[in-house]
Amino acid sequence: MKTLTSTPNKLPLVELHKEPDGSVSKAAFAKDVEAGLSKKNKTLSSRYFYDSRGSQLFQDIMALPEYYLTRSEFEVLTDQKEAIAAEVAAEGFFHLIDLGAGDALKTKILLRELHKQKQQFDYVPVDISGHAMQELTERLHHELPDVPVQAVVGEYIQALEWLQEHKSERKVVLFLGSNIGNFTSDESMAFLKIVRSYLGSGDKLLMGMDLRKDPNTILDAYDDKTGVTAAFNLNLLRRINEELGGNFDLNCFSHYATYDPQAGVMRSYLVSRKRQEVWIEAIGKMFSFTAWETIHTENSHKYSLEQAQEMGKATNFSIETVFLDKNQYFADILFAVK
Ligand code: AVI
Repeated sequence: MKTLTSTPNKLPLVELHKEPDGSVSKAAFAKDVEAGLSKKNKTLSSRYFYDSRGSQLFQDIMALPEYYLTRSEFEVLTDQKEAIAAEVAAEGFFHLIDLGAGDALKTKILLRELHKQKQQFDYVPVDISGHAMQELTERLHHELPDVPVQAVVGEYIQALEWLQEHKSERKVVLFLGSNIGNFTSDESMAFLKIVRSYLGSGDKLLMGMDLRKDPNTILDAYDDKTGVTAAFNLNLLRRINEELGGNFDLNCFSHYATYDPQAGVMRSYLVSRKRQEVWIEAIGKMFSFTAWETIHTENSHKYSLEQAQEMGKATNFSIETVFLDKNQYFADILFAVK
């Protein structure tokens, strides 16, 4: 399903998503929650973190002193924007497709530089939030009026499919911010293979990857002193209460984050602080928790550059350039189609 929306004073968006403003359907949410809480080792998916409160909390996380990821990627893009812009634009006109664009704060560094270099491109931000895409389109219209913008509201793969049909020129895909790290290893390989299948000769992918480093630095980033990450994690339970009629007592669960330095995986959990039962109206079921039972909520993978190279190889990309910050905490890697 796709519709073109154009309202007075607003710029057109391509809307591929069925639910209003990126919200997930209640039925799909309830089904996933039921499946996750019925497992022996309980799970809830991190994709449900991002309701409006969760998105605000993630903004707050990005401003935390402990959360080095955002600062490091900003540094990469700011300090190396000339080289990045020149490399992505090397072969003439292209569509710059920004998967999970949000407010495009980081991408704007690149957009300004591409514009300064008089490179030929149009900008296609993709996001599940129609509201975010409307706002971004309007802001860019004022801030960079010469850059053509065509925002797409939808899931990543849906958007790539649409682009395949509607945008025929060279494609440069951005997948910034270490979002790849939240997939399981299988999911990230499957995702890269799908992205690759929509790209052709000369196309590129610029992907943000958080690198392996001192395990304590990583642990601090996901267990900040002020408790913002804890609130972000617990917000999942608040969301279930609000949207599915749950009666989780948020004071009876706590945030626990642990880093496995051998696997390079940060794992986040919610821990039941006592034996308790929780009713969820939309599922029509009671879920029992023993004292100290956990719900796994998120994985954040950390990579070595060798791993990044292997991932590229296995999905038919080759690494063109690795852009690093001074601490070598974070990499924006430019993958080319082999
Ligand atoms: C969105 N994603 C890349 C963040 C991360 O670092 O895994 C989400 C996050 N979870 C806790 N803090 C931030």
